[in-house]
Amino acid sequence: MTSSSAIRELKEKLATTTALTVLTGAGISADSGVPTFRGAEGLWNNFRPEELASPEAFARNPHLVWEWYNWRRELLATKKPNPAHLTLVELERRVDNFWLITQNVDDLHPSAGTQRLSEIHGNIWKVRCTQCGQVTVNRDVPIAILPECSTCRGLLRPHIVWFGESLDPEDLQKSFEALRTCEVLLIIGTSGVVYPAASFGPVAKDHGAFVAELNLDPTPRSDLVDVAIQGRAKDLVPQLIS
Ligand code: BV8
Ligand code: ZN
Repeated sequence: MTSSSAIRELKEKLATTTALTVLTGAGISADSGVPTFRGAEGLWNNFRPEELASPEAFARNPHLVWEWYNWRRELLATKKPNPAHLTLVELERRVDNFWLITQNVDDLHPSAGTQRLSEIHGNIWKVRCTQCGQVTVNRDVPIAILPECSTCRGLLRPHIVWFGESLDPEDLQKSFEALRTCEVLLIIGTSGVVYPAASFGPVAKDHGAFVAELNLDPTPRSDLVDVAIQGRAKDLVPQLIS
């Protein structure tokens, strides 16, 4: 199927559906200048994820982990939503039952205006106290290393889900509800490597949703979805609404 006929088919579905769920990954933010994790210039290329994005790494060397997050915060502080993020805000306005599940911690969906959203891996501008558990927003760039809790002076960590850590049960519950009730699932800019997000496509497919993948390249899931369209999110997503 050519991408133009696939886009036409998907556009028709989106024009009539009353239940749309969207799953996004780092690829939707690539066009805002945010490096992806596993691409050519991927964030992970210089380090192994376990070295930095894990509770063990933070316990072993909180300074190194905060150096990395401080670098990402400085990078993200100047990044803006792109037409793909903004088109999803318009789709949320048009579709009664809309839910966006993002793996991204870059805050670009909230700043674009998306309301009905689960940030299942957390948000880079939120910090959590390792002592009292308080979660606050901290937009200091740079952030003082090592940051302390203003309530109990405990060590603050990024409020981000690391490898080996469980996702927030509320986020999971809401995500599975959105995956089980949607008529259409749009999967945009994710390599489909990280669990449990990697299992979300099959969950929606199992209950009969029309599943579309928009990605720069084919992924291991491309032959399992109804339409797989290759291209840049900033170019493809705006074409889905007339
Ligand atoms: C958990 C925080 C319970 C760090 C991240 C089976 C079941 C359950 C768990 C596991 C399992 N198998 C293994 C596990 C453990 C692990 C896991 O999945 N490991 C993987 C590596 C195999 N999962 C967990 O630990 C999760 N916890 O399940 O708890 C549990 C616990 C222990 C043991 C069992 C169960 C927690 C996962 C969360 C990890 N945290 N981030 C940080 O961000 O600082 S993951 C990290 O990868 C990011 O959050 C990122 O969002 C995520 C996924 O990456 P993508 O978004 O897909 O980005 P990527 O670069 O990979 O791909 C970009 C895509 O975009 C590419 O396809 C590219 O082609 C495309 N693209 C590029 N440019 C464009 C584009 N597309 C369109 N337009 C463009 N312009
Ligand atoms: Zn505290």
